[in-house]
Amino acid sequence: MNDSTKTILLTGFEPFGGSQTNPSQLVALALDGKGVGRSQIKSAVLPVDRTGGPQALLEKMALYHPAAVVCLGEASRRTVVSVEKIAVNWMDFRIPDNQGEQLCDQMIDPEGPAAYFSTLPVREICMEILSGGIPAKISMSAGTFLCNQVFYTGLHSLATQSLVVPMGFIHLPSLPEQASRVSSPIASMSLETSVRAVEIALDVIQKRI
Ligand code: PCA
Repeated sequence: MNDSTKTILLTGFEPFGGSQTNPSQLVALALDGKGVGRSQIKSAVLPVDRTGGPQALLEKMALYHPAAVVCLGEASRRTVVSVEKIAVNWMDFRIPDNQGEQLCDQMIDPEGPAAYFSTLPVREICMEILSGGIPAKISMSAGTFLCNQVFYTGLHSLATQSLVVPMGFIHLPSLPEQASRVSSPIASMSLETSVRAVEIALDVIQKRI
């Protein structure tokens, strides 16, 4: 990596909710170390833990000083790749995290603003993924579980340090092998397709950093 190479931090999450796998983890690891334009991807897998998850993200941001941050998560009820627009200052966990904690009606940071917008070019990313033949949409809610918490925490950290670093979140559908194990039908997307969608998103982002 020479001096002009920039780092893009790409995170996924470990499996949660009784699942054995998480597409976001597999996609992040598949792209670790890869180059995109003049940038290099550094991947990390975050724990699904209300303290450990946000903490791990902040540690990686402090370690790599990335030029952009893209966090990935699994959303098993989504039918398409969902490029998140808004992170809200709220936790209302629909299931316990991997430490068994289930928070209800709590702010992430009582001093923080109610919400942040993603600082990624959300519409352009979405349009480019669609142009690549992969179903995608802009989503107006990242939920109120760990994904939203990590998304909010990253944006809040950058804002409070006045760092202009594009940061955002993309939710991925479940993998076919996960969808085949649940009783009610859900959509799924192959690992290969999800990896390609994230590559397209990173390519859009690297042109802006
Ligand atoms: N999805 C969860 C947390 C971890 C993940 O991959 C969410 O949507 O909040």
